[in-house]
Amino acid sequence: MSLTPRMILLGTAAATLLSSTAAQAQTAAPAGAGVYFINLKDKDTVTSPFKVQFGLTGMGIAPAGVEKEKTGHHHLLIDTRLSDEEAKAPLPMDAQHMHFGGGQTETTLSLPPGQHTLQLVLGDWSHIPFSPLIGSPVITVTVKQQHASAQKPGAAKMGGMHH
Ligand SMILES: [Cu+2]
Repeated sequence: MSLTPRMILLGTAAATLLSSTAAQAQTAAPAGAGVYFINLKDKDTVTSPFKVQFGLTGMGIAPAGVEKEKTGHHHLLIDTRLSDEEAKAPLPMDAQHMHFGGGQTETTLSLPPGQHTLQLVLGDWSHIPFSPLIGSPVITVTVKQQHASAQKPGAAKMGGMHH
């Protein structure tokens, strides 16, 4: 296979990206550090809303913005995976990349019925994943349709009060 001008252009763009992300250094992962789901495992079935608890070993939790050795904060990836490039840069902040910059170790998720993938990724004080990545395996959970009768009156309202 020969290089077309388009491929050479792409290569140049990739090199530019690499050099720009290199300016924002990744933090080295301490040996033995790991994240995991405490209360969920692959192929679990849950009813939305459901609780997700984040486990961390070999490191401590610190809020975002606090640069302290061997600490980080949790990120929950929903129905998405990090490309090699994304794993070296500050994680996006959107509905599929939830940041727990306050140092939270659990959340309650509301997802539509069906299969969803979840992954925990630890980020440093500046939301950049560690090198090598400190991430959980990607798990798939099946969200079951909640029966209308199971919905407690006022439950939605109560949830809103926390915001
Ligand atoms: Cu973050």
